[in-house]
Amino acid sequence: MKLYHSLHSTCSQKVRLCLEEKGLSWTGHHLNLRKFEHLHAEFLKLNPQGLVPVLIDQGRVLTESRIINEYLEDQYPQVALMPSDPYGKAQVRLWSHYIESGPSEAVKMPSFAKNIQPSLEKMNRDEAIEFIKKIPNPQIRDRWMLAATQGISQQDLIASHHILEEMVTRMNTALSHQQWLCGDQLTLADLEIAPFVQRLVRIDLFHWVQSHPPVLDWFHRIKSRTAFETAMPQAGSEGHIPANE
Ligand SMILES: N[C@@H](CCC(=O)N[C@@H](CS)C(=O)NCC(=O)O)C(=O)O
Repeated sequence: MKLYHSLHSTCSQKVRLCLEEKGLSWTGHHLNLRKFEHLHAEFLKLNPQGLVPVLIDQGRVLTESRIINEYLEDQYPQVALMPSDPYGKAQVRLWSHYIESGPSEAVKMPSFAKNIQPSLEKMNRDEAIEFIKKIPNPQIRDRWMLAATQGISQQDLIASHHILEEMVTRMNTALSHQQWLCGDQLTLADLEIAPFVQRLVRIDLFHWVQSHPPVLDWFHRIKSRTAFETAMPQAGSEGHIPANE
């Protein structure tokens, strides 16, 4: 298996966590989004949307982190990350759907403000804008353009903050009476939300977690797993560009 991914991309982290928990062996092709490597023609052939992650398994191309994880669960069920009963499966899918439609998008504006905008400021602006114009997805292109031109304001962050704060309270409700989001078993729901909880460190909102002990305990629990250590960069490290990027 080959994963096209980026170290600090939360969607890539979702898939890396799943691969590691399942103990699957994979090779990585790292793309530096800050250098627009995801816009290279070779990668756009795999995903015309220009988004990581992309998984190649048995010569077949898969996109969309949630779909990739469901595929891995179906194809490699030996280490189960889904409950066996239909109601349990539905609960995990509800979390996956929620994560994809809420926190996954919401985390981007504050992450851009903290990580991407400072990188863009160091680049030649006209060159950066030429790259940005090539971004296929209009919503993503607009976010890059905002970061490269006017800059992201506090006002631009408000809606994201509301969604991310609600994510923590939603988790708190579930975790007040059980170890993991969907009961006593670690599932895809926990793995898929973990990158967004960890990102709160970098965007200076981790105090929301600290003021919800069940969520903080859950975070320590998931963070202490070997898979987490292998799949995730250090909390709060996103501002530093590692040597291999
Ligand atoms: N719904 C997609 C979203 C993928 C996505 O947004 N990936 C981001 C990184 S987390 C990306 O590739 N961004 C490229 C860009 O911002 O131009 C998924 O879950 O895989």
